[in-house]
Amino acid sequence: MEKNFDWFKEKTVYQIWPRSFCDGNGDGIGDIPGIISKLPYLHELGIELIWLSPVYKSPMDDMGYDIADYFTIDPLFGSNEDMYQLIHEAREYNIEIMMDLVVNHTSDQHLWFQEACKSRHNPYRNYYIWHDPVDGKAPTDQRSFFLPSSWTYHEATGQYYYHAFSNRQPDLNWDNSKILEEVYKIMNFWLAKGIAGFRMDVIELIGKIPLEAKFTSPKVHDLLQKIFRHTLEKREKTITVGETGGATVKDAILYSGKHNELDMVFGFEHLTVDEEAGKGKWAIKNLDFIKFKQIVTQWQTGLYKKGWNSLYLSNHDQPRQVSRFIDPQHRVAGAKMLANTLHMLQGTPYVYQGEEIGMTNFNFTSPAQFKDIEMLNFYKEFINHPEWGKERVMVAINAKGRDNARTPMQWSSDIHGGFSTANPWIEINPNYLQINVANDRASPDSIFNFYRHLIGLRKKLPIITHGNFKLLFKDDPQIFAYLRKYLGQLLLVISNFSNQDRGIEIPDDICLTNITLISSNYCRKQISRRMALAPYETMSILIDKPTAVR
Ligand code: TEU
Ligand code: CA
Repeated sequence: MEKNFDWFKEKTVYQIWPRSFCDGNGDGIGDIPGIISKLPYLHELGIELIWLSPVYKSPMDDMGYDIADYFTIDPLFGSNEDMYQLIHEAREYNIEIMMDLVVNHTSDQHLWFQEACKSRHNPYRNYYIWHDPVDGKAPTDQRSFFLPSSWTYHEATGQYYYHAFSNRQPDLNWDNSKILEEVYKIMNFWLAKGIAGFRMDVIELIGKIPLEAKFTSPKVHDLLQKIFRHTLEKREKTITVGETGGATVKDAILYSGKHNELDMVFGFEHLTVDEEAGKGKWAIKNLDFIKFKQIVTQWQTGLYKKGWNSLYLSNHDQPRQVSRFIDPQHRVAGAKMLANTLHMLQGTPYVYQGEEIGMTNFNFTSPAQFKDIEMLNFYKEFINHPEWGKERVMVAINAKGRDNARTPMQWSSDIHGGFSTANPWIEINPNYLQINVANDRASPDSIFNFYRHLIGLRKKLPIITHGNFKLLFKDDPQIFAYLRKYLGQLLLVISNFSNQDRGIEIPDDICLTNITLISSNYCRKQISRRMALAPYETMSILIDKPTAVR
């Protein structure tokens, strides 16, 4: 059998961050039985693929992105049997599962690291990246993503080890070919259990060059090609997405266009438009909308017939998209507008749990509410920094902190939002009384039903999957409009990204006969060349070939 590269292209992925999705056993923590109980819900939404954030055994220093055993489900989430049952039952709903593969680093509790720490001559020593002190200090002054240094000194053996994230997440040494062998084993184990594939955590970092303080290098491609050949190539229906925060369009083509590495990657470029260039996520500024459109356009046109896009605005590391892009006064219209703008593009859309009901950021008032290591470390490091201080730190955390996306899923207005019968491990957003699945699903005009409609359109209309892309009104500071084209059919998408009424005029070269309005977030009845758009209004217009000669 050979891998099929197209089978998933009309499908939408739903990301589950298990700790906060649904608690099945009443301990306040989401788990696999909870997920199983919600399969009918995902099926109703039209979901055919799940990306499941890590459920493996872990001390949870980074909420599961620190794995202590790749073959065992953490008891917090259930048992291996529960996981096999999830895979099996999901299939009955025509849903396939992608697991998270976190192999840039392990937990410090992983047996390999425990062994490696025993002595410089331990057979596992070379599984990790060690270096002697240089002038009594760390070999480089590279920052880690979570800490001021990416090196931590190990007293007992007198060397530093490298970690791109926390010091409890030591990086694996990908120059050691044994790591590749271990990763084939892990992947083949889970593929044999029936999962469809993997979301590969910070996969570009496996090509890092620590001594040059480089997080990435072209080495990654050779490694991914080897992985592909040993795990994916001979299986028909697999799917992979690599998390590649530093990738440009060119890189994305190398990863996804050659059919020998990954199916697609998550670029980050479009989500850097509200931070000061080069200063990192906490240096927030007003969102640069023109740049946002430019970046989306580059990825859409750049990957057309040369690779494959993943489409997302939210995940477990990002703030809630409605809080980031939309005036809260217009939450419902705005949530639908963002969804329509994204879901009519070419690529694979990802819906992050709660996005489909327009869940919002939390409002953190005290560090006692934080659970995320990145937020906690940022707070500690910058609270007394002369240029930061408590107030600015809290503003940044409320805008960008990862726990915004990690509060419990709001299922109903019942106690704890229907997420659990017990007190949840992290505070639930008090707005669950209004914003919840039960309310939203019941109303035909809801965000949920709008998502359902969009997910359905992708399955019905090949133009969404195959059409090309052209940006319209490039320099307009409020309108995001684009035209897709496929086999003589056109798809015109118009979104008002502002909280103001806006007039618009559809360009003359777009013929407006034979049109069907296929999505709209207001009760629009009439399409005309000149229209007045309401705040955050969005619409998609399908334009068929004129049947009569004009
Ligand atoms: O995130 C990768 C990553 O680059 C993060 O630093 C990301 O940019 C940051 O969270 C944004 O705030 C992945 C996982 O998605 C994340 O949850 C993990 O903490 C991280 O890898 C380490 O495994
Ligand atoms: Ca539980």
